[in-house]
Amino acid sequence: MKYKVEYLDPEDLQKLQLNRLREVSQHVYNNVPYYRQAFDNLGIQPATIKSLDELKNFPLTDKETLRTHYPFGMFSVPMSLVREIHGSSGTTGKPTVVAYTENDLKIWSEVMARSIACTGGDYRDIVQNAYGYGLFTGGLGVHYGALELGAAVVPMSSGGSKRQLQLMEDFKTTILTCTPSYSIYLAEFAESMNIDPRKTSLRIGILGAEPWSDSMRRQIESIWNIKAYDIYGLSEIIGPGVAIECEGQDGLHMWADHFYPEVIDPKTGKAVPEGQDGMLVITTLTKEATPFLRYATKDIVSITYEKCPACGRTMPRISRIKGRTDDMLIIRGINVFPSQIESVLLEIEETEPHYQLVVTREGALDELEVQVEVNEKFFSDEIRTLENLEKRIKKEIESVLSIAVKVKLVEPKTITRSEGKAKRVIDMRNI
Ligand code: DLL
Repeated sequence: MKYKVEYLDPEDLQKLQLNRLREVSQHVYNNVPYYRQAFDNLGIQPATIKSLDELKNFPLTDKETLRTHYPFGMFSVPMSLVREIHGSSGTTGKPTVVAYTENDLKIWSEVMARSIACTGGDYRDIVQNAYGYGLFTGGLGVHYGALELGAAVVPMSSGGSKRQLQLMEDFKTTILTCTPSYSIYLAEFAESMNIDPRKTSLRIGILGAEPWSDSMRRQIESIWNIKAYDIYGLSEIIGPGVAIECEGQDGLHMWADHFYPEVIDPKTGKAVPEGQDGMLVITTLTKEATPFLRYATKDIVSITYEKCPACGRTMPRISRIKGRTDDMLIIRGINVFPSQIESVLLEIEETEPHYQLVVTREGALDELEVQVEVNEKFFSDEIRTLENLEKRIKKEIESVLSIAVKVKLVEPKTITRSEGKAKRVIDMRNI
């Protein structure tokens, strides 16, 4: 299936984007006090926006904005029109809340169907969806897209590797959707079950939600004997389905008829030239429930507007995500802010505010170890008491992060002190 809009002439695409920008601006102006204020401060009326270029004068929206207006202050429609609500971690542990109207769910289904189609998937495929179902957008986003495409979807959700593999064999699944690291873990697990991952019916992997590299892609393609495609998205924009690779596997096509991209220097706020690295900023052009103007993703990318030599699409391509401008870690696809862990540790009487987070990749899966100093008084205690403390901290952190962590208590004054910024995170994953 080909979506014509993906091949529009750049001028026609820009016309479409400008019309949609005016519409969405009017919509947020009418319904969200935060945006009305921003327009009034600039002395701009949405209806008089003449070019896409005018966007650059507009303030950025980010996770912090959403947190300030938690939970529903950024909604542009009354709750009676909201059909679904999702969220992702915020810096304080409060999720950032996003919502979907009936039409937003249609758009989400469309962009996800287009994403699967862009990798060569179609109605004949059986999609084994191992992204988590829940507040996280991965599970349901892929699910809606697969339905829209007419494919069969197996809603596995994450984890349960033995069952994943059993059903993959029995159902003859052709597309696997999950994080890249989980796909490697699953292949290792397959070998322990005497299943040869190269001999399954899988032909495509649609992998994302966390950073990975080209060398990891080669590894995944070879262990599974499939083509592996990078998919990008974030809850605040729609979820998965913002951008994806085509058969050229050289940059991710961004569905710019719905999501208008800019790449800016995070320090100066100015646009960087095409091809240079900067922070990706996205304006949602068609969303109704939680549309955002100039959402600062904190993801570092470069962009090209050149027509794709591999597939002929004119939709701009972003590079793989090269890093982030903040300290958000992505562990097994879940967003983790060191400050979330810090706030747990600061509540624990027996520890000092000196800690370090060590991230490693054991086999294929990310491991997070929290090392924290115990105070002098407590350190001399019995081993059993220390073990109990370790368990208690582990439980509290896990309830905040919703992922498993290791906790290691260390002797007082053993974590290296720093005169400048404390180095809280040691990321030893080689990605
Ligand atoms: O991770 C949505 C998603 C689900 C994308 C399934 C792809 C597949 P959030 O939980 O809001 O949404 O996290 C968004 O994850 O700002 C990036 O930093 C990171 N991220 C997402 N996709 C990629 C990718 C989903 N392909 C944050 N490569 C984003 C690198 C990615 N980082």
